[in-house]
This record gives sequence, C-alpha cells and structure tokens, in this order.
Amino acid sequence: MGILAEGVWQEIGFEPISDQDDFVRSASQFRGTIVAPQPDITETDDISVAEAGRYHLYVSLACPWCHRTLIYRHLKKLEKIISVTIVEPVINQSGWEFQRMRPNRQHTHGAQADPLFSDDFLYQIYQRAQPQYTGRVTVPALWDKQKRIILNNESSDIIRFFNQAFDSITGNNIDFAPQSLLSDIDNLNQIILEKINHGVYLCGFATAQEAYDLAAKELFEALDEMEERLEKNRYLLGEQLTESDWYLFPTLLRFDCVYYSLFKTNLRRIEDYPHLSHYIRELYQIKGMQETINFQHIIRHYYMSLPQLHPSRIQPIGFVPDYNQTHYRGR
Ligand SMILES: N[C@@H](CCC(=O)N[C@@H](CS)C(=O)NCC(=O)O)C(=O)O
Repeated sequence: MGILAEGVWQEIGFEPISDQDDFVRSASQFRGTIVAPQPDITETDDISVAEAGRYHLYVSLACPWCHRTLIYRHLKKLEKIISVTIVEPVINQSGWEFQRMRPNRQHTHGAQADPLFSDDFLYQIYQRAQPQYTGRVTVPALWDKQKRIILNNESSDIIRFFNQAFDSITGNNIDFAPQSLLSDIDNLNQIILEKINHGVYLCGFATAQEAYDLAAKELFEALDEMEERLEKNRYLLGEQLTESDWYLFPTLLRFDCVYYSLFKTNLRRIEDYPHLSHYIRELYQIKGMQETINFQHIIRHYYMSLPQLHPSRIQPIGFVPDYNQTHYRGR
C-alpha cells in the first residue's frame, strides 16, 4: 500500500491513488463560499452572505487546521458573530465526539456539548448536511444555520472568508492576505503546507526509512528557511503579519511537545532555533491568543488517538511549554 501505515490516511489527509507510492490529499467535500454583504447579491447553493449569528464553527483545540480558524475568529473580532463548539480531544472509532454526560467517563475540560442539535458525534452533523455522506468527517466544519448545511470544511477557505467577508459587520479591517502580497503568500503557504504542516505527519507515519529520511530532511530544510526569514524580518514576509504566519504558528506550537517525540521530528526543537523560538513567543503573547490554545487537548489528542502509532496511549512526562516564559518549564 505504499510508505504509510494503513489506517493513517484520514489523520494526515492523504489517500493513496495507486499501487505506487503516490498520494493525493483528499479534498475537503464542502467548499461553499461566504461573500461580504452587497446590495445586489443573490445567494446560490454555494454562495452565502456574511451575517452576524448565521454561522457555527465546529472545531477541535488539538487540530492545527482548526487552530488557524480560531486565530482568525479572535483577531478579526468575530467571536460575537460566529459561534463555536469544541469537540472532545480524543478521537475514537466513531470519530469526533461532543461532550456528553455519562457515568465513569473522563471528560476533558473545555470540550463542549453540541448546542445546535444536541448530537453526540460530529458525523451526525455531516449526515444532517448530507444524509448519504460517506466521506471523511473532519474539523473544522462551518455550519450555515440558514441553509442547514455544512457550507465549508476546508480551513484554508474558512480563514480567507474570515479575513474579509465580515469586515463591514465587525468594522475590523486587518488584512492578512493583502493583494500586494498575495502571490508571495500563496507561494510560501504551499511550502509551509507541504513541508511543515503535512511534513510532520509524513515523518510520523512513515513506514519505510527512506520515506522518513526524505520527509525529515525536507521538514528541517523548510524550518531552516523559516528561521532565515525571521533573522531578516520580524514576520515571515516582512514587518506585517500575514496568512503565512498563521499557517506556520499552529504547527510550531505542537512541535516540541508532540511532534518531536511522537512523530520523531527530533533533529532540532523549535526551542533550538533562536528566531523561531522568539517568534513563537511573540505570537503566543498576542492579546487573547492563549484562549485559542489548549495544550491539554493537544497532548491528549495526539498521544491517545493514534493507536497504530502509539498503542499504549501513554502521555509522556515532558514539557508542556509555556511561551510566556523565556525558557521552558517542566510540568
Ligand atoms: N482539509 C482540512 C483538513 C482537516 C483535517 O484533516 N482535520 C483532521 C484533524 S487535525 C480531522 O478532522 N481528521 C479526522 C478524520 O479524518 O477522520 C482542513 O485543512 O480544514
């Protein structure tokens, strides 16, 4: 079947397309658009208009893709405009689960019940949107309350909507993807996505030395490139925070406490890079950012949801980073 262990396709978002070692990332199934309110706009099945209170975001605090959407929800002042539900961090055979009160069951602080339908599992939301749905049930998923559909479940789309579509409602005009930088952002995003965001998973799930070696080499070359950029500039593309920074940051945050050990990305820690370790602290300390971060969810999710990689499900003793500190503290 190729270089990755069977059963990990869903976790990393790739699927084999042949008997060869070639992969395609399985495409997100719901790709509708949110547009800014305009006088003559006509909604279609795929186009919805930005409105306060209309959309609901289902997320996991463990998931790096969700993390970008939560960062935008915060920085674009959408908290009162777009409601959110946080799923349980540990994914089980029925997939992502909402918090439910059951005896003898350990709940994780911060996980929530489904406020819209009182469903138990996220797959039920997908079935509400599309009764015959058989695809992957992933977070983030953005529910359109008016159309009663999942409008979009692709984080890269969702952050682009959040970046602009609601500006006239919130009055927040920060632009993380300005036209003048868009091609640089898209090019850099592609490197970050392939070599870093996915690269850590390719390292973690490789079942052949050659595949691991290649993924690890490309991962650290890409991290070295990010370090070089930050040596010259405050942020990846200059003095202005852009979407590329929000692609990188969620993976950096999970790197030393999870990927370094669980995914064997242990050539260097982020902490060993002077500029990246300064940068991670700067972004972490942005006002309100820490409300989007929950290391308990991150650590529980990865160490307890991947039995093919880590059957004992034991959570290791090592660091829970505190990026308010100059140096790490143990837990
Ligand atoms: N294309 C998606 C990928 C999201 C994704 O892979 N989410 C993972 C969690 S980190 C997931 O929900 N996996 C569950 C599954 O595939 O069953 C995006 O970027 O929004």
